[in-house]
Amino acid sequence: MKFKPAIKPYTGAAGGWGALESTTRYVFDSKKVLSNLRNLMRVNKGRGFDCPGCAWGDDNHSTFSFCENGAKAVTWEATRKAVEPEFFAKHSVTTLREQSDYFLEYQGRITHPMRYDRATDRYRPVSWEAAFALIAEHIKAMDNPNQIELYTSGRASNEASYLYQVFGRMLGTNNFPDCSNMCHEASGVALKQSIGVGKGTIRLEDFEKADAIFVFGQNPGTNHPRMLHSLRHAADRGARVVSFNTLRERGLERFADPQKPLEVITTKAGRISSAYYQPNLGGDMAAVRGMVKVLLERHRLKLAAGEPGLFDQAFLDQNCEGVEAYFDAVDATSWDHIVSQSGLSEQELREAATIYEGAERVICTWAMGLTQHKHSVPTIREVVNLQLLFGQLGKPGAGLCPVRGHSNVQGNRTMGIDEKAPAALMDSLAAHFNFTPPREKGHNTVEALEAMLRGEVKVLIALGGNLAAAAPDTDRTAAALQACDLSVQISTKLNRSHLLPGKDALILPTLGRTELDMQATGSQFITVEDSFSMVHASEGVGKPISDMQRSETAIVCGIADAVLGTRYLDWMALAADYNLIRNHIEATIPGFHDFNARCDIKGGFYLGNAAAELRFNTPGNKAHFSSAPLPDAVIPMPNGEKAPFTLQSLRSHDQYNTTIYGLDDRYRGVYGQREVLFIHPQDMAALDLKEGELVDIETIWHDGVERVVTGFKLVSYDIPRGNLAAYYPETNPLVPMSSFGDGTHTPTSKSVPVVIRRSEQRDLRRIA
Ligand SMILES: Nc1nc2c(c(=O)[nH]1)N[C@H]1C(S)=C(S)[C@@H](COP(=O)(O)OP(=O)(O)OC[C@H]3O[C@@H](n4cnc5c(=O)[nH]c(N)nc54)[C@H](O)[C@@H]3O)O[C@H]1N2
Ligand SMILES: Nc1nc2c(c(=O)[nH]1)N[C@H]1C(S)=C(S)[C@@H](COP(=O)(O)OP(=O)(O)OC[C@H]3O[C@@H](n4cnc5c(=O)[nH]c(N)nc54)[C@H](O)[C@@H]3O)O[C@H]1N2
Ligand SMILES: [Mo]
Repeated sequence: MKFKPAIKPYTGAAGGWGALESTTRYVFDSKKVLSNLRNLMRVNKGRGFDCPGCAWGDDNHSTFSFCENGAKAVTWEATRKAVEPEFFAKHSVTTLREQSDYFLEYQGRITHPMRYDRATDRYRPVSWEAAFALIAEHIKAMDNPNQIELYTSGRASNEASYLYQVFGRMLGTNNFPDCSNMCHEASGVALKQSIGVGKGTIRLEDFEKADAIFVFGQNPGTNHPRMLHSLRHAADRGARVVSFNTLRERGLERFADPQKPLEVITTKAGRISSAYYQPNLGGDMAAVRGMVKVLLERHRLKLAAGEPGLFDQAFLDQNCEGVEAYFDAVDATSWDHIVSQSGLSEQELREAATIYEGAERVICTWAMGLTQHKHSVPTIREVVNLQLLFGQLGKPGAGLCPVRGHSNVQGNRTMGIDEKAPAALMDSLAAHFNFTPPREKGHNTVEALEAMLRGEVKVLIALGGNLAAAAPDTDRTAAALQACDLSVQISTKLNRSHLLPGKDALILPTLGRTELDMQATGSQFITVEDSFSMVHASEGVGKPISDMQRSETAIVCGIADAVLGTRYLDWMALAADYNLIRNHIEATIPGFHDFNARCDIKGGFYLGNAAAELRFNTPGNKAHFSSAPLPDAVIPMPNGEKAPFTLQSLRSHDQYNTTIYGLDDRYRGVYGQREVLFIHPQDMAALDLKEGELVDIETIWHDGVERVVTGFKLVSYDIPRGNLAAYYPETNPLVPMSSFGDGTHTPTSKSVPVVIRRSEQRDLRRIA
């Protein structure tokens, strides 16, 4: 594809024509038009396959929920372009490293297992048996089981990830770094502390009953397009949708339903947000605190007038703990602090509080804008506090909704991909499989990379994902990956992680979610869990491009069998019949009774959520208010220094994490390029810079490491002054590995202290 760089503000609604046009472009570009379309029509229908796009739930009322970005994910996977052994013979790893992320994945699907040959700097084909034997050899050579890191990316099925963690624990390690550590970790930690369960409390239907929906730090128009349907329907029936987002995001403003042809071709698009607030990056805790300060004031006035207060006193008395300490914390927080940190005026926060107060049933949703900061846990707990005050839990149309990322990231955790080694899970694995699982905490993603840098890791296995581009501090991450004795990447497509091999390295080509998974006992299906704790079956339909590819489940079994043999389990029997895996899941993971039988339920089955029924699995069995003070600064710097700018790294419309589908970001008006920096026009003027000029961005982090990216084009944008935005993964070199969330270790990808200056590099940047 050719790309012509341009900046053109987008004036349409989200969805609508633009989405249709863009989807067909991807469908037709992937050279497999008919079966692509057929695939597309089957997503989320009948058994079919679960959309590999995002973790939003399925709406069982409409037959086919159209989503542009889900369509991209499907067609991207279903491409007929192949990366065959000849490709690797032609290109050395060093030359491939010069290529963009877009180029790498665009080459197509990997067809053969490949092993890195250091002498020729090329990958060469290897048999599956030799690959498994090599892995076994390296693992058996380890001095202790914690010299392995087992990374997981959130597309892996329940079946594959369950066996993967059982395998790791049988080896003796809890080193399970995963993409969640860089993503919604803070949601799990915060919700667990506050309400005893680390998952959202609502179900998809609740959106039909809410009177107000508060959307914090999330861009559903791009990342969860099907959520726009829920928001739009809610707005249409009069519910208030209130957005808190540092940027003006088109999808939160207007949305044309592609299933309503009239809206697509006319300008009848529906409005989504009835109020839109643009806090500073990291300013949401202050914003919510401000809202509560207003509400507390009104509550007290009512009480003083002898009326019932504003808050749900019965709910608080019955279910909660710590509300008085929280009120003290609110009283101790000054308006100055709230206004300067949030960047919102007292007036705006009073208005937001009024909308909140006027709604009987409220849902709060959030994503990376809340989770990727240093103080993400207290921020999310502040949102929970607000909801608890009004008893917005345990009733229809109300609750808490962290909107997950990868399509099965929530299921991965349920299946035991968790470095924290939950005691109950360890007990049940021990009893069921008759072995002694390790109990000490293992490594999360940042800890795993640090261990690699210290030379402590012999083997890295990655069940999907692309650590090289997803992790912070790109150079240090590259060094970390290369420090392993053996790195094994289980992948669908070529990516940067393959080009930073350990001393030895394997690429194992795997089937995708959309493809037929034929095993010894016949065609297999897998299961996944969405953001609403619904578990459903997913069965691929597409014919695999190569008969050398294996399913993730079969690969995990192949590795485990080569390393452990049949000492604990007959792995190859499990690979032949996934029903047997589900029997083990049923026996060891709560909520999965009659698992195989319930896989036939159309639309899946609900795992349940104790907090949604007002049962709190916390000390004292109550919901706990957090009374954390507002942090002095969103990014604490030595000597109280304040960086001139705070940068967030986010997604464009044409990407799926490190997978770059194309170089457009339609709703933000950016075309044919990715190295852009969104900035307030007055900030540009103050620095004597102009739109279109190139700048270098440098992190201020005082640890002796230089972190700079160069040649980013300035784009004037509706964003509060002092805040900047640019795309991930291009800006990952700026995120320090040592800057992470308290209690989460999640890199602070949404608050990086930076300076910018006119670029010395005047030439035009390369375009893929
Ligand atoms: N098409 C597509 N779908 C995806 C993905 C994808 O890459 N492409 N990725 C998947 C994954 S893994 C995830 S985790 C989700 C990510 O979904 P999102 O969280 O929506 O992803 P980001 O692009 O990181 O967007 C962050 C949004 O929060 C805003 N924001 C950033 N910082 C702050 C802040 O401090 N306060 C407030 N109020 N707003 C802030 C940004 O302006 C932006 O709108 O999407 C999933 N779905
Ligand atoms: N600066 C910055 N960094 C971030 C973020 C940010 O907002 N800013 N977001 C973070 C977030 S939220 C996340 S979730 C992580 C994502 O981190 P990862 O999950 O590690 O990255 P992905 O880009 O989703 O992985 C893409 C690769 O997965 C492989 N793949 C695709 N489908 C399949 C499949 O079905 N099976 C297997 N085995 N492999 C498959 C392909 O080879 C593809 O190249 O990145 C994090 N990093
Ligand atoms: Mo994510």
